[in-house]
Amino acid sequence: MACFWGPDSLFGATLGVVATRVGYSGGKKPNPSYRDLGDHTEAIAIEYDPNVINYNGLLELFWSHHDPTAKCKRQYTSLIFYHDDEQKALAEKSLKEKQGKYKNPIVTEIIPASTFYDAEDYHQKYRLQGHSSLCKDIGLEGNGRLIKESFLAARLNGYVVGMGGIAQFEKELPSLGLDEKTADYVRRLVVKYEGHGMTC
Ligand code: MHO
Repeated sequence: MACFWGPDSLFGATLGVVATRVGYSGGKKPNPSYRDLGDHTEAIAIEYDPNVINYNGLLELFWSHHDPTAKCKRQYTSLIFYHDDEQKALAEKSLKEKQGKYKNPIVTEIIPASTFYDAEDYHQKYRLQGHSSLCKDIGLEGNGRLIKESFLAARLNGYVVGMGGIAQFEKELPSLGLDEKTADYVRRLVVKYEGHGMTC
C-alpha cells in the first residue's frame, strides 16, 4: 500500500482494530531499517477483534485504499500477508474478485507472514506524533512502547487526519477518556480532514 504512514491511520481508525504497528517484512535481510531496507516492504501489523471486524473487512479496506495494479519498488509494493490457510484462501478469493475492476493485472502478492521488524519509533503513529502537544497531553510523548501498543494512539493517529470521521469520533469519544480541551483539539482536526482520503 506504499508508504506505511497512510495505512497506519486508516486501519488505526477502523472499528475493531485494537492496535497497529508499522514495520518491514516480506524480505530476507536481517534487521532492516528505514535507510537500509534491503528486500523488505513497508508493512503494517494489525491486531483486531474478529467479533467486530473480520479479515475480509480488513481486505476490503486494503483494496479500496490503493491501486493494486501500480508497479512500485519493493519498499512500496502491494502485499498481503496471511497467517493461516483460511486467511490465504480469503485473500486469494478477494484478489480474483477485484481483478474484474481493473484493466491492468493486479500486482499484489499474497505471501505467508514472516518476521515483522518494527519500524523506528518515529515512524509509529506518524501523523499523531506530528502533534507533540497532543501526545504530551495523553501521556505518550517519548514513550515508544506505548505509542506502538496503545489503542488510543492507534485511534488518534487516524482521527488527526480525518479517518474514521466525525460521527464515529463522537460516538467513541466517551470511551476514549480524553479531557474536554484535548477532545476539542482532535474534533477540529477530524472535521477539517474528513473525506480527504489517505494522504501520505
Ligand atoms: N512520502 C514519504 C514517505 C515516507 S515513508 C515512511 C517521504 O517522502 O519521506 O516511506
